[in-house]
Amino acid sequence: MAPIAAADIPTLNLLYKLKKLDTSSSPSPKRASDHNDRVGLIRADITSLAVDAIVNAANKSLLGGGGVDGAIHRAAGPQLLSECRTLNGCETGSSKITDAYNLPCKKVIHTVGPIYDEIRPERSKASLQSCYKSSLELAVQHGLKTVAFSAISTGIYGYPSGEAAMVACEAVASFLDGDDGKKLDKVIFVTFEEKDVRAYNQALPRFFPPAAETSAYQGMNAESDPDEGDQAEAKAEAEAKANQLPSVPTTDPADPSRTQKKQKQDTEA
Ligand code: AR6
Repeated sequence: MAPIAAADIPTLNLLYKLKKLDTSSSPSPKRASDHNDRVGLIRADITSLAVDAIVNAANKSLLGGGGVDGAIHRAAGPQLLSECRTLNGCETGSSKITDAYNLPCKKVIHTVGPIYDEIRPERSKASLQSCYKSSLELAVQHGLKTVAFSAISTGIYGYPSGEAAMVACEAVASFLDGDDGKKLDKVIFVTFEEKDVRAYNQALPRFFPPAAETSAYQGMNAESDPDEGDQAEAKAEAEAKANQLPSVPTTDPADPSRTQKKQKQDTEA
């Protein structure tokens, strides 16, 4: 599989222009997010991304596992596990960084998401927020500019995808708002299964609202819009670019490790 460069991953601005994201959940079409050119979304195998850092959904041992963790270790090769053995594990909500070995990215950030706690969901939320924040802090400390996140905790750890996507978007938006956020060129959300595609389609417009002219409200006054010509040109340009986008999985992957969820919860809680 040919690696996908950060520059080839569509930004939210492009997706809004193409009407690929449903903007009806956007709270205020007048106030666009400043970050829509620095946030990307792609449905892909994260091991194919040639970005500065990919973020792995690891466990406290950091010694590999199923899901995206297994895929990353397989693609990186055994040296990744050797380096992980030197790290002495990692707490839930925290992150550690390693080299990427045979992967096309430069570094791997390993973050430990919470096992979803239905009884105390606010605790799970705080840990998940901390995963995104601590990963971005590590990226900035290491001078990494493009960071791609898998949907932390939404697989084996059972965090509901819709809620997890809201937490992820809120945490990334808040980091990009801060001083350190200015040091990042692109933060990318990587979806894999259909449920996460749907979750991010819902969450992104809420936390990264589109400009009014690219939102669902555009259609209301399209006929009287003096910028109509410009918009048609921008749409044609965006469509041309979209035709060059990499292909993505169209079916959900079969993940045999999913059946180990209960067992993992028992051993890691
Ligand atoms: N590329 C991108 N995303 C992927 C890929 C991939 N190749 N494979 C799976 N996903 P999970 P967790 C998505 O279960 O819930 C491991 O055993 C997947 O669809 O990988 O945080 C660790 O060692 C889902 O949306 O991580 C831990 O023990 C997301 O990645 C435990 O699983 C996260 O699913 C962590 O569980």
